Amino acid sequence: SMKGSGGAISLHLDGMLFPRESSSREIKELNGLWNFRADHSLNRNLGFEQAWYKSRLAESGPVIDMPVPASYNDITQDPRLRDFIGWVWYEREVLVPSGWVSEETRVVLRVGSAHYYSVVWVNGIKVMEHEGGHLPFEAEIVEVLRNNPGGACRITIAVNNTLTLQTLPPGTIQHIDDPTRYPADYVVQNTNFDFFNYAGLHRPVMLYTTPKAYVDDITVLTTFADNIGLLSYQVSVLGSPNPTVTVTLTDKDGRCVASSTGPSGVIKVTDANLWWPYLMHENPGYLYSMGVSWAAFIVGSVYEDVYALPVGIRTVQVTNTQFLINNKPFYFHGVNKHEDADIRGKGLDWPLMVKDFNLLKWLGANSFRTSHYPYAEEIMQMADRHGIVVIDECPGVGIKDIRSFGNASLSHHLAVMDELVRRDKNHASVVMWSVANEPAAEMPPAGFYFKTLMAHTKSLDPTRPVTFITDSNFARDKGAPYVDVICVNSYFSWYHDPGHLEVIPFQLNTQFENWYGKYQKPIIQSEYGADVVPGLHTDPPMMFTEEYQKMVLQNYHDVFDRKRKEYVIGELIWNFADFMTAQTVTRVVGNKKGIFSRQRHPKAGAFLLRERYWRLANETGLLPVGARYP
Ligand code: GCB
Repeated sequence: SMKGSGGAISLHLDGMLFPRESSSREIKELNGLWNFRADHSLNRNLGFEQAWYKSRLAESGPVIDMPVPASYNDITQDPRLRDFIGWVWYEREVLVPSGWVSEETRVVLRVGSAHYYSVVWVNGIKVMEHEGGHLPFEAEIVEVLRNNPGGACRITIAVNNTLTLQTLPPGTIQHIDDPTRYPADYVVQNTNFDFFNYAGLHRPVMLYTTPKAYVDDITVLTTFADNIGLLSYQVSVLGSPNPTVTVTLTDKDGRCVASSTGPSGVIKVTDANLWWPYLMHENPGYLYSMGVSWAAFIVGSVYEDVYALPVGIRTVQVTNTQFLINNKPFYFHGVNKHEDADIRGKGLDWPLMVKDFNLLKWLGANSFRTSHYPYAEEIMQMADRHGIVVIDECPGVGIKDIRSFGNASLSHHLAVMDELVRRDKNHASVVMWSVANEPAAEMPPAGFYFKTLMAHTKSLDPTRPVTFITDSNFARDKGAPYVDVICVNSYFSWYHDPGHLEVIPFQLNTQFENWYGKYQKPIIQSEYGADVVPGLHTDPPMMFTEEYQKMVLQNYHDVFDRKRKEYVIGELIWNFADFMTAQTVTRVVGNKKGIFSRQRHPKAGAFLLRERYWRLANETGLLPVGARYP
């Protein structure tokens, strides 16, 4: 009765395996300083008109240093760059080893993510375009390099952060033409989401090689029976008509525990170590390494490709009242995050990433949601290794305008789910897909839109439950009929009845009863919280003080503790850390609902939550009693 058994992940795209070095693959990282120029021309189109990609960027105008990965917004002191709308240009020259430019080798240029729309040239020749700010894209470039012996390779990337009604997330551009009240050419980007629209090359850019015939994609589905782990795999090799595929499974100690041949098959592992969430097992996040290789002997030489994929063996299942991982009830006690920090904005940052995982573990959090867009693959890999369970969300945030429910929006949204599932399907940590956050789910077109979107996601991956996050009225929500788990956000005593903590027990209880009564599906409180300006104190508690956040949490927790005995299967605090937003009258240099400040210093709420999460872990996990506070 496992949801995972018998399913198959079906995608119509080529693969997007994370680049890994092996005996047949090399990587050249292109992180560091790039040349940069924002196109401040009126129509923002001068770069295309003058073909800035045709020669070195410094030849067509002034350039500045720009670090990659990072958002460009907070790097300089220029407010026009922080709030820039339109095309910016990045450029970097790299020398390619001569051995790479050969008939037997593919050289691939890969961008981890660039927000929002990108065009990429190599030596002045366009090699790819990509829409969407949070997922990787790549192109083979060896043909371009062949025309340019000597190895010089000039990479130019133009990135445009403009959001429209058809982008994901959506937005609108507003031109105001009123010389009595606004300067000439006054333009603003409006959005319906609550985080700063950081832009730039947010994740690593790299070149990597594979042989001409190569392992393009791997899909692994896992289940188990008694002590036998079962991995059904599918390997696609491109560039060879009849590849001989070999698959080996290696345990953490480097011992080969099973193997198989053929492009698809089922591997059996006796005495399998299952992948368990953090605090649910003394050895969480157990990963095997699945070595996939292709080899052929042609006229005296060996051609081969080798790729090693980390895999965890685990199952996921949803009942009317429970979320089961490996057949055991799992209670989400975790956080919502953002990719956000001082100076680097949404750029991937290793110290920040490791710090955040250390804080999650300190907190006793067993899960997070990738609010409100896919996070870096490096983060997903950390979650796999540490046993942190992930609800993987696509950038469907702020879908509020009825024009964003049309065909153009829907087909792009479907394509983004294709790309997200393709990228993240093999992560053991990912237990559920979220297709959107707080859309206008009561609007008439929302029913067809979410029915289509969730059916599509299930057809891509029948092994994981699918949801979206709602703040709509339970009786009028047109997306909720199609979800596997109801995920509700609410801010009682904050946006409603501000200052009145005493409403929480009533309103939260009613919220749960309403949703469960209508749908008989398990419920996650996917957001709740309150802003705190660190260091503000009052008694009795007032909004924005540390005491008030504590009291909001406490009041929510009392209701969770009653309802988790019935059908509430999780609670995710909004938010892990303070984060930057657009400037508005309700934000004090950003959203302050973090239990940690933006610099990751704990507020009072963090200590309260830490007590609670460790207590919950002891109650609901499989840890020996007394394993608190390691
Ligand atoms: C929400 C949104 C989140 C906001 C949060 C808030 O419901 O999902 O993106 O940041 O509320 O603090 O208002």
